[in-house]
Amino acid sequence: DLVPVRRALISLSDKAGLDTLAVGFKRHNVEIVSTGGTAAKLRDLGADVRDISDLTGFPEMMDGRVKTLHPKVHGGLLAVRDNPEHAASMAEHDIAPIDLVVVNLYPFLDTLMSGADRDTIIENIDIGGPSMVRSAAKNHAHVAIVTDPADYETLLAQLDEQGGTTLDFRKKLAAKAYALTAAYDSTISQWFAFGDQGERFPKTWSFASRLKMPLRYGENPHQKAALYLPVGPAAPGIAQAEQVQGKELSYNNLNDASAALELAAEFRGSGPSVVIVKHANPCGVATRGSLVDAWNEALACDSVSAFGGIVAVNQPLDGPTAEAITAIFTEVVVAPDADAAAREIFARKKNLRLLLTGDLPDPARGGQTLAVIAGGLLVQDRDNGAITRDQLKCVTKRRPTDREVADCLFAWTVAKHVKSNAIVYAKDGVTVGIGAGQMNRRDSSRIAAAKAREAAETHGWAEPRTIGSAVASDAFFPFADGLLAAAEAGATAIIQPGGSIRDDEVIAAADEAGLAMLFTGMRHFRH
Ligand code: 93A
Repeated sequence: DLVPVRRALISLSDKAGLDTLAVGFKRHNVEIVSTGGTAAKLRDLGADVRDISDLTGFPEMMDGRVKTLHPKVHGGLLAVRDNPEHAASMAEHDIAPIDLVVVNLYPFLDTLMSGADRDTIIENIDIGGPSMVRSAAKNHAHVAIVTDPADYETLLAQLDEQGGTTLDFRKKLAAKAYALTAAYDSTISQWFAFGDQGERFPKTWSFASRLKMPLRYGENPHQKAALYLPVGPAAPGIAQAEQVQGKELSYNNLNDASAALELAAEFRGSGPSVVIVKHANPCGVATRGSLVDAWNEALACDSVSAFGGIVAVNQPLDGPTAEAITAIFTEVVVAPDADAAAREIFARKKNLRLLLTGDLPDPARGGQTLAVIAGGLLVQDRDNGAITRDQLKCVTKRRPTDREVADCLFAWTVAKHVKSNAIVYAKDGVTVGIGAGQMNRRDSSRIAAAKAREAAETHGWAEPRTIGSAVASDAFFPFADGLLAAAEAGATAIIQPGGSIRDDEVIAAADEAGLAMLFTGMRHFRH
């Protein structure tokens, strides 16, 4: 199983580590064959090199587009050494076996990210490199394919200690090699589809990704889990966050933290805001003059659910907020940053996971979201829909006051991030009752109002904070009953998409109850 290395083909765009290879190969009398730039560099380093054009009998041509694409290269890589017919072909055509390929590819992604022009991007699509990578990897029984400088050390150690590459190592290298070419082509195909042609839904969807880290476990402890990042440019989000402290993250932690961060990001331009999430639904959201006040108000919405919650804020954490958050059990805190005082306070809670994101993602950004269903992949545009004040349509006799409009918009923004059916009561920039994820809208309304009554009991308030509140519904009220329940709970203003065949009935009920109602014309289902 051991393959000695007599001839190596080296072709590198990123020439880091080439000196180590040159020294190691000299020690083992390896014949080095190289492409132009790599050969020149090796000669600078004082190594003996044979030019690829000497091996192929053809010059490198067409701006380097054709260098290694030749039967003398691919025959030397693909020939099954102990196959008599292959051996005969090698002899007949004077093809020498190549035992090792060290290659890394034209930097397509870096070129793309540098903002280069289209021609430069196209020129950086490597053809010869991936071909050699694939040939060598297919024939890993006889050839080693090294595509990652991190493997140079093991390679040289195997030559030093065993006099050749082991089959086990060559298999690992082959797996890595195909992962590289798959990701490489996937990046190119995504650029063609999205970047170059602006297509939304290309004929095939490829999403090359690389392992960021294994996770504590999946949705349940008996499920293993890991986090992957896209190989290409990634939209900003929780997956890029830096974990400053705390226990290993779990699948649910990240899923919840993502939901929390996306909602906190809606308040980018607003005052200090806090979002508390449980099971991917917000259970308290508040915007206040200070972050600690926002925390206290968000917590007051549903302090029972907030236990063990995931918290996201829209600005750097300070000491007083950290002190208040750590007063209850919190699983994860997500923030753009944290000052020294906050970090010190969090450090006392060893298990608490603190994730820092730098910037907040832009809620208006485009792109697609993916969901896996059994046997398939659902792809859709991100829900980046937003409604401005002047797009709202008042459908009732009574017009909402300025404060009611502000509360409607706040509740509407939160409702967008609550699983359907979503009902959100808000008052003075604070959620006061949230009903999430029910199979009918009336149940969500009832739950939201009941939460508000429970909060009043817990805090000893004279009345639930739904009195004089605004209420948002993520989709239209199909019947007047949900709306009447809101009126009963004390809401004075309603925001909803409208568009039900019974809108007239619903509007009449609102007028009857003296409510102000705004239609958005946009729905925010979230499943
Ligand atoms: O333009 S190519 O696709 N045509 C080729 O035949 C070829 N062979 C190797 N690019 C090709 N390469 C790539 O050249 C390698 O993948 C490597 O990234 C690069 C090294 O070129 P040089 O040694 O001239 O710097």
